[in-house]
Amino acid sequence: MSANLDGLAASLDDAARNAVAVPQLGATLTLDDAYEIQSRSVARRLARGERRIGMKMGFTSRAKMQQMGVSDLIWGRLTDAMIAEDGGQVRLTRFVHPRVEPEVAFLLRKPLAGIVTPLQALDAVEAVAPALEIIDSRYENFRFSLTDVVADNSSSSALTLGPWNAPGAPLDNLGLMLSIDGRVQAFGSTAAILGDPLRSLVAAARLVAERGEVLEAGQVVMAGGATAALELRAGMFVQLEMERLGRTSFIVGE
Ligand code: OOG
Ligand code: MG
Repeated sequence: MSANLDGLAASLDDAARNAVAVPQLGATLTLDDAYEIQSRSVARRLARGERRIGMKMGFTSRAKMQQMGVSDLIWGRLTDAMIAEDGGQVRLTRFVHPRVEPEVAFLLRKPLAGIVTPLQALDAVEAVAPALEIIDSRYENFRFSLTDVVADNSSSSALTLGPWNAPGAPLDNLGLMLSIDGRVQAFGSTAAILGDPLRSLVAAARLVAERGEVLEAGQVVMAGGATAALELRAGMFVQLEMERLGRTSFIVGE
């Protein structure tokens, strides 16, 4: 089985690297297998010189669960190569069929793992930023099962981060606006993220610990999309404006 997991990790890593879709893996994998494939495919990125910068949560909002038909919390590993410049250009050719979604990002000042209270989670937060996540499934037609998407690093692909804000003020109901070319495509609230994005950080600490990992000081944790994701096309100017936290944006290049 181990050789097979390596093979699947390599094929998903190649699919991401070459921006070419692959068929779904099928239903024979366990969730443990899927996280093991994820870990091995990210290890290939690290072996090429990328650096781990944190993790992302998935399916923390009803809008995302409904859009993709998956309703379990999942997570993925983020590397430095996934960070795109705030306000800069992101090239479409890097991706298979990218989509964008509005998120909240946490920067940690202390390690966090296991069962923690929201207060302990907040105490580990150095700063909070508005963020845009570009997700890109490596599977044909952006369709997957729970184990498929976990193996594919939970569709992690790129992100932009807006300004870092001091933590402390409540995050549980910040209005947000996702616009494309100056036209609002979605209004929402951070309340869509498990009622409060801080709950997503609490869940992140628990989920990584189940796989023997720790959220480290200096790492970024993405709390998950607050609205359904939108398809990206060349030429778009995508901007997220979040109450109190500020904005982040990018331009989609060819
Ligand atoms: C899986 C990743 C989900 C989120 O924020 O819920 C996710 C996907 O939708 O492709 O990033
Ligand atoms: Mg996301």
